[in-house]
Amino acid sequence: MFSFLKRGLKKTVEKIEAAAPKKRDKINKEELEDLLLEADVSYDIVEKIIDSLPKTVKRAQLYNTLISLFIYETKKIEPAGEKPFVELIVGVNGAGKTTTIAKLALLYKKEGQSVLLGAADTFRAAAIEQLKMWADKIDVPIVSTKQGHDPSAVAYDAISSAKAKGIDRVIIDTAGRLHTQANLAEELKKIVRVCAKAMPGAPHRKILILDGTQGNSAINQAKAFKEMIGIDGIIITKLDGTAKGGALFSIAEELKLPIYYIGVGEKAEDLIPFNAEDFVNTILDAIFTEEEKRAVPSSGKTHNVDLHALTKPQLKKLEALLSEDGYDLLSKHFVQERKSGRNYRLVINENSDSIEIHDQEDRVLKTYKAEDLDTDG
Ligand SMILES: Nc1nc2c(ncn2[C@@H]2O[C@H](COP(=O)(O)OP(=O)(O)OP(=O)(O)O)[C@@H](O)[C@H]2O)c(=O)[nH]1
Ligand SMILES: [Mg+2]
Repeated sequence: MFSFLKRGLKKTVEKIEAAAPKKRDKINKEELEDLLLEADVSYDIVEKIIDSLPKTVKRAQLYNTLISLFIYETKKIEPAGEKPFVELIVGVNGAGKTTTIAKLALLYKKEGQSVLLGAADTFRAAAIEQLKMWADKIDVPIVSTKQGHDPSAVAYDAISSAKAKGIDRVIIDTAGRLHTQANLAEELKKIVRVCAKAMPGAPHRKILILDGTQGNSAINQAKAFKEMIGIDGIIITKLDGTAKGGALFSIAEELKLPIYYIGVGEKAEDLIPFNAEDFVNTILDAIFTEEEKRAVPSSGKTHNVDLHALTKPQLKKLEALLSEDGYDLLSKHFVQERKSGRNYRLVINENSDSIEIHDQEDRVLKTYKAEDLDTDG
């Protein structure tokens, strides 16, 4: 899986390697800044990352910082209970919705689940034909109608048909372009409403497809869709065709949504479950020497990251303590000093019994004892 990912991110990796041809065990901040910008990490995030690091950066430090950008709730919505599990696929035109639906269908099928497709992009005749072709190719049933017909009726029929046949999953395609954004919003909202009529709780996941070649400019698009209908997670396509893989950091951080999969080619097999650790390591492999890799613990606690292990009440408590001291929690690993606007890093101390605020020189500005997070006074 790891090498498949490496191939998918080839262009991004090549770009980093071209900017820093010699691998090293440490990198200085200025150089790192350039590399991250080259890979299309957005300027704001680069600044935040750089701000939180010492002058020369070791692999482990950078790993901890980069991994912390993937701060969304990792709670997974999984098929449970009543069938079918309904997924609604949305995104702007050409993002890769229809192709991704074929990829998902193949994946689910390989897992032994039955799948039915709903061709609710009725805006163009070609869109219906394209999905039919895929359904034929991977041999799954499809519910469709004529061009111009009501897309929510297709969604309703697809879910009803899957219910009647005991099919595990329904994936619904939608149009990416209508005359106006308002039309698109109305249509999508209606599809969502009608799905729920066909089956309470449906659609179980609303997945936004983003075109990876657009890099950071996909973020505003995503915000618009989030506002329209709410989005549960993202799939980023076409990463094989772009050097802008670094945009994933900004996308994850800004939208605070899980990235479910990434698309790395035009074939039905070219979909990889997204794993933040593998992704970060692929980027770091392009910068650092092999020896340094072994220095990074691959799992479990690294002494200055595992803020992921905090419970919700503990995190709340930490937030309150920080706020009293004039800091806002930006993510699980960064705080911002309200007065100066500067970003600092949150670090768990060597004994894993306190959380500290560190400045750029790794000086400790504040310490919060683990037990203080458990009291509620
Ligand atoms: N290289 C590459 N191409 C992709 C990937 N995903 C989709 N494509 C291509 O992108 C183009 C658009 O894909 P579609 O699936 O038709 O996109 P769509 O969002 O359904 O587009 P509309 O229906 O027009 O809104 C097609 O030529 C796909 O083959 C990917 O991961 N990598
Ligand atoms: Mg399409």
